[in-house]
Amino acid sequence: MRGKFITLEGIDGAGKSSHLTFIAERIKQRGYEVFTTREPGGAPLSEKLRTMLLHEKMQPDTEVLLMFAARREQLLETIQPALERGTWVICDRYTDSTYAYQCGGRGLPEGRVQVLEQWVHGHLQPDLTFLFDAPLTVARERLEKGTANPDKFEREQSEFFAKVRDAYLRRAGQYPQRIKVVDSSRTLQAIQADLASYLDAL
Ligand code: Z5A
Repeated sequence: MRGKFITLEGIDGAGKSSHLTFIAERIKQRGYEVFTTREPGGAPLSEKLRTMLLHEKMQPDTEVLLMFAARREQLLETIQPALERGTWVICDRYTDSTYAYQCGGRGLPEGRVQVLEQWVHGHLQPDLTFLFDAPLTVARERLEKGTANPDKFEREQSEFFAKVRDAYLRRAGQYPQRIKVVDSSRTLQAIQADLASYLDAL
C-alpha cells in the first residue's frame, strides 16, 4: 500500500520544523517506515538549487521555476519511490509554500503556479498538511532569537510575511479537508496534542 504524504507549512518562525521529529516518531510508533525531507532540497541537485534560491537575488519568475525544478527532482528521486515502497513521507514545505510565498508574498499570478503544479505533481498531492499559524509578532520574535545568518526570505519585511500568512489562510479555507490549521502560538505540548489527534485519525 502507498505510504501517506504529510507536509508542514507556515511563515518563517511559526515553528513547523520543531514538530517534525514528534510527527515522525508518532507514525513510527504505529509500525510504519518514515522518511523526512524538506523543500527546497532533499535530493543532491535540489539542495544545490536550495542554496541559490535562499541566497541569490533573482527575478520572481526565475524563483518559481527553480522551486519547481527542485521539487520535480526530489519528487522523482526520493519522495515518490518512498511512497511507493509504503513509507510515509513528511516534507517540511511543499507547493502550498509556493502559493504563499511566490503568489502571496511576491504577487505572482496563481495561474502560473497552477500550470507548473499540474506538470510537476498533478498526480501527487499531500494526504495531510499542517499549517502552523502564529501572529507575525510571535513568529518574528522566535526567528530573531534563533537565526544567526538570515537568508533572503528571512530578511523580508513584515508586510511580506503578512501577505504570505494571508495567502496560507486562504488556501486553508479552500482545502479544509487536507489543510489543518494549528495555532502555533501555544506551548509545544498543546500543539502536539492537536497533531497527535490528527495523525491518529489519519
Ligand atoms: N520557499 C518558497 O519561497 N517557496 C517554496 O515553494 C518553498 C520554500 C518550498 C526555506 O527556508 C525558505 O524557502 C522559506 C520559504 C521559501 N523561507 N524562509 N526563510 P527554510 O526551510 O530554511 O526555513 P523555514 O522553513 O522558514 O524556517 P525554519 O527554520 O524551519 O523555521 P520554522 O519551522 O518556522 O520554525 P522552527 O525552527 O521550528 O522554530 C523557530 C524558533 O521558535 C526555534 O527557536 C524554536 O525553538 C522556537 N519555537 C518553535 N515553536 C515554539 C513554541 N510553540 N513555543 C516557543 N518557541 C517555539
